[in-house]
Amino acid sequence: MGEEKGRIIAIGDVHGCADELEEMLDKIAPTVDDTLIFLGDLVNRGPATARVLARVRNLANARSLLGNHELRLLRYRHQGDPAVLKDYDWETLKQVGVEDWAFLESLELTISYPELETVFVHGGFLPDRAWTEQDAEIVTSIQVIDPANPAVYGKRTKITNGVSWAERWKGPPFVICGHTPRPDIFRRPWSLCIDTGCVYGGKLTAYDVRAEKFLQVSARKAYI
Ligand SMILES: [Mn+2]
Repeated sequence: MGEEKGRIIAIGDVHGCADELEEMLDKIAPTVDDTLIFLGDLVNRGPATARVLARVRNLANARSLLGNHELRLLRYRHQGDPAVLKDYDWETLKQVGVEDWAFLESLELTISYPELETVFVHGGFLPDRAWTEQDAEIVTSIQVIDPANPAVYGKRTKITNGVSWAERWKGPPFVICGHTPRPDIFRRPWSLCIDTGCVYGGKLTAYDVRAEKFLQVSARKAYI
């Protein structure tokens, strides 16, 4: 990895926003030297999950992280328990073909660039333990921690006095993630969250890591 000369560009939660993804790819105009890192949650909520999956799995030089939405689909596939699914997963499942499943099975939990002291992950990390020792459930779903007990984590809507994990995270490594949508990019000393809520009518954000440059595409509309 140390010899890579091209750009490393992270792309936030796409959630089926295929038109915005196309516009972003036009903007990035990736070359063969570049690496695109999708931060997870390509699927669900938006209008065109199948198109997004087909586009990303056919991109050269792209790596993709596991999001909580993909984790749920894979759990259902492996364990067969429909209780793990959300209602909208059924619509997505109808669209997922053989090649999509192979792609979903290949998603990575974390992507590390030691020479940049940077780790990419969908959700984030518990701040009180090593990032290498955290399982798929934690790293795909964490938004906040309970300030009274930093081992307790969950969604912002569930832990109402919760504090973003990123507020407590002290690197190295620097962490680049998606998952928690906000109106703006959320930067902290040791982390950067670029989920700017495209599917909610916000923006799709990409980040060129070495150049420290952002690229953004506005949502065509609020899809939900
Ligand atoms: Mn997510």
